[in-house]
Formats: sequence, structure tokens, C-alpha cells
Amino acid sequence: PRPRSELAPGAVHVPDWLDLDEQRSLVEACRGWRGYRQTRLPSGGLMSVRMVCLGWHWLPYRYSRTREDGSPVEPFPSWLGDLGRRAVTEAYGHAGYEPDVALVNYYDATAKMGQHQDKDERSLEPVVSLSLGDTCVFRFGNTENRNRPYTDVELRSGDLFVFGGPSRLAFHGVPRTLPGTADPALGLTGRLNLTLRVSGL
Ligand code: MD3
Ligand code: FE
Repeated sequence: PRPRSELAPGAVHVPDWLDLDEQRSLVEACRGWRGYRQTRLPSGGLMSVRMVCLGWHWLPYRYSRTREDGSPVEPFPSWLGDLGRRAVTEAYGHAGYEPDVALVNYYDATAKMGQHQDKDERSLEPVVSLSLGDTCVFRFGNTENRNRPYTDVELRSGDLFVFGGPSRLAFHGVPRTLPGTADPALGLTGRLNLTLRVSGL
């Protein structure tokens, strides 16, 4: 089995889980999906991260079958479900994970994501995160508020992180990426993060 570290109960980090070929094909898949957009924040501003959803569309702050413009959401591919099952087996050593939604986030050199909780899913099944391209600083916090205590960890291309159990409702965010740190062989400028989720819908 691969090295892994449990940052907190249920928060398992498996560095370098995907090899370069697997990372390349995921980048290709991410390029193929249409409809990346910047979400409107409650403050009225635009989120700096560009996102696309598969399976269900994430509207601020709920899921829907259609986008704002009425266009259909691309389906959640079954191969991504298989990858999610492998991920949860790797991190937790148990099977039976059935994600039905993916959120794909693209970070350019200046994009970041503020501390938040993921509470739009009706299920508390784990979230699987896969990182590609530039390294980022990932801030893993507590379940009470967006402030300290938190731990900063670097997420690199190919890293797997699974957040379940008591960590599922922890505040978390990406205060910055480290531009130019991606392997040039990956052919990606910036950072992509895929999260696989169980909507419970
Ligand atoms: C901890 N994405 O899409 S992935 C998000 O790198 C999101 O794009 C970040 O936060 C990114 O909502 C962080 C790591 C992550 C994802 C989901 C979590 C950590 C989580 C859900 C619960 C707790
Ligand atoms: Fe999140």
C-alpha cells in the first residue's frame, strides 16, 4: 500500500497517487468538459475559480439538473465513479462508494478559494479530491468556524485526498496556488481539482 497520512480523523492524504499518464488523461478529460464558469458569490463578486459540474449542476447554493441558462448538465461518467471507488478503497480500505456528482475547479495563477464548508450535498458520504498541475496551499480547518485552528498543507499534482467522517464538515479552502510548479510534461498551466461527491438527491 502507498504512504498516506491522516491529517485529522477521516481526512486521508495519499501523495502522488496518480502517475503521469493517469494525470495526463484526467487533464484531457477536464479539457473536454464544457461550461466552466465563475460563480457569483453572496457578496456580489465573482469567484476567481472557474468550475464545471458533471451529473448535477451546482447553483449557488444548491444542486440542479440544469444550468442557469437552461442547458443540460453533462453526465457523470461511469469511469469517474470507478476512479472514486478506487480512491476510497486506497484511503479507507473499504468499498461501496457511489459518487454521482463531480465538481471540476480550475485555478489560474491568481485564483483562490475562501474557507467554506461543503453542505450542499444531502449525503455525508466522503468527498474525493484529485489535484492536477500547479501545487496549491490547502487550508484544512475546524468544524466550528473559518478561523484558527487550521493546518496548511501543500497539494501537488497527482495527490489524492479523501474527506469523510468527522472531517466531512470541516471548513477548508485554497489561500493560494504556487504558479509555475506544474510538471511541464503535463501540459497544463494553472491547477485543476476534481472532487467526486454523493449528492444524496
Ligand atoms: C474538506 N475545492 O470544490 S479540494 C470544493 O482544491 C473545494 O479546489 C478545493 O473545496 C480545491 O468545494 C479543495 C479538497 C476538499 C474538497 C472537499 C472537502 C476538502 C474538503 C469537503 C469537506 C472537507
Ligand atoms: Fe469545498
